[in-house]
Amino acid sequence: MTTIGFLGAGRMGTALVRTLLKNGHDVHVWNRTPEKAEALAAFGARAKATPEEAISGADMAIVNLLDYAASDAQLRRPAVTEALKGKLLVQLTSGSPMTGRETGEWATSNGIAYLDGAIMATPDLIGDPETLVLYSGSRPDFEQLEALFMCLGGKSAFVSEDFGAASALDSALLAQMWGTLFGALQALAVTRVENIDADTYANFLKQSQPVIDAATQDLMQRVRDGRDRGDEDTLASIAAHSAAFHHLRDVVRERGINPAISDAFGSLLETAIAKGHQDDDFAMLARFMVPS
Ligand code: FVH
Repeated sequence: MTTIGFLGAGRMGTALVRTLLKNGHDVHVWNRTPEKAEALAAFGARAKATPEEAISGADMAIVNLLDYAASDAQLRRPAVTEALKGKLLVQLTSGSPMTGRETGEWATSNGIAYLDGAIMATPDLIGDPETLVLYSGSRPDFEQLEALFMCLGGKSAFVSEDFGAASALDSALLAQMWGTLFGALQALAVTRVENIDADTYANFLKQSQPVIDAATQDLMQRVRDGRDRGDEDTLASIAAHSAAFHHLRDVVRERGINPAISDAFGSLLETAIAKGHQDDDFAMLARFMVPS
């Protein structure tokens, strides 16, 4: 059993605290709006009036506030920093690789062990054996408390000692999710203006999904291997993609669909063709996504 000083009792914070309590941990919780922390007393938590009170009586601290600005405003107050000295701070607020590294450096310079975490789940999934939470920073502290982290998500994993790594993976995985979500928005706009009913589309999407998944895997493998020139295994060259893409452009233009998404996708194809890559593999586009 670990005594945890927990900052934050929003939707996610409440789910995290209740799961820690369910797993036998002693949680001292502070929240800007005290009522939310007090509501957790019904589940065995101890509501505390200040962050420093929540942390001073604890073995470690976990933070889950809206953003790093809100978190820094509390953590960097001298009384809170003092209470954290010699303890482990686990940051479960969503952030960027940069905020993870900055906070890790701040913690280390103040004698605080640090783990930067990224929750790849919604509050209802906290405590589920399939739930993934990524951690980066102090490996010994992760290993020492692995059982505690596993109780929050059974697929939790330590990524690396780079404090920013968990957030970098979070951004990459979210980018892949948003790519699918924005792609779905584009598809639903086309079906709507062309009067194709949603069930018909969903049915054909399901049948086409294996082709989409295989093309995605092929792209990721080719980018990993650096095989971005057109070759005998290329599924569709940039020219072939571009020819088909013009049909989407035509529908967007002729039917007055918002071009924001198709313009974003199209600009990459046009850049590659302008640089003479029409016969190369779609994987070639990866070169135009990062600084050369
Ligand atoms: N909800 C989700 O599905 C996602 C899943 C992935 C990870 N995120 C991140 O978790 C952080 C909290 O998200 P949340 O959904 O719990 O958000 P809220 O319910 O709005 O709770 C926000 C808490 O932050 C407190 N807070 C906000 N601003 C301040 C401030 N300036 N000073 C101190 N505390 C602040 C807020 O307090 P109160 O409004 O109750 O007084 C809540 O405790 C977030 O990083 C997600 O990206 C969740």
